[in-house]
Amino acid sequence: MERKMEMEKLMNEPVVYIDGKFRPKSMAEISVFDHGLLYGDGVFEGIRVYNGLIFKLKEHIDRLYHSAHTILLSIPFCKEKMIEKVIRTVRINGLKDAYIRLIVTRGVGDLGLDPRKCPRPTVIIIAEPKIELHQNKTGIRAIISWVKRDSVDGTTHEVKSLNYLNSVLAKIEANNAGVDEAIYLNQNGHIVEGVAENIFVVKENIIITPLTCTGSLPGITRKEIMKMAARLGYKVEEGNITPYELFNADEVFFTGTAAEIVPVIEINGRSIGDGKPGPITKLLIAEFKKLIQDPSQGISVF
Ligand code: PXG
Repeated sequence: MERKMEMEKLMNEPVVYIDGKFRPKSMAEISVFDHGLLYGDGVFEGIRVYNGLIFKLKEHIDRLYHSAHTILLSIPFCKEKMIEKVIRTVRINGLKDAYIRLIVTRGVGDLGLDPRKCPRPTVIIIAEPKIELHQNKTGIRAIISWVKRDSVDGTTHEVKSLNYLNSVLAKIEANNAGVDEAIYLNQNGHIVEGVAENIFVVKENIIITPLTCTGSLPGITRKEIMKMAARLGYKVEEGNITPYELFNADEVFFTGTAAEIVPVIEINGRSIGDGKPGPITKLLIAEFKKLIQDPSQGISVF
């Protein structure tokens, strides 16, 4: 009887893909010898599903393979196979709106860090019901963090690797300061990005975002917003932004898969513009809502 109830509980659970098998969420485990855990040695993607459409799936898969290529991690199958596996994971969980976390680690090795001891990467695909990150807020408050973004080096955030300790630390600082989010500077004192979002500034109708060579992630939402703003007739630039320029911007907003587009209305106690979401940010939010419904912008699950 107890066993039957246990089985039923397992059968009703969401399932997680791990190395070719689907396991119930409560049993989705990997080895403590996995170098993803021991050394943060691996790469990942965060992807959204909107009404059965996996938004920008090809772009996310391309970025995953670029990240893996950079750290000399050879994913054991091709991109097409990976796309199939992601679709299957969403479908098997019966989700129409979801957040997907796709992870490839160096795999199981010994306690030394030499990756030659890891013969096979671990591939994990999680699909959870959609997450809300700042979505219920009309605008958020942020601080510039004392933790600097990694330099353009082994842990550059151009690579979407499993090294997120500085993002976690900056988030803790934001929590302790009672604000919603943290913004990074690089070693030169230039603005880089948020903990898991790219950042944009609007000044005199020009839209500016930091270059990825500051050490920020080449965000997929960032790229879409740049294209969309250009289509709407705005001048869009990539360039250096200082804290002074940020404080005195007309508008500031974050972009990201989880965050979508979020107006930033206060930074380190300085209000941005008139302290309310600005007109260009609002327009981009409205246009983005249309984009995510466009079937040409992703791959359908069902
Ligand atoms: N910068 C960093 C460092 C990121 O991790 C973005 C920008 C936005 O990129 P996309 O491609 O999503 O537009 C990310 C996004 C979360 C979460 O829970 C999101 C990310 C990583 C970890 C957590 O919101 N990546």
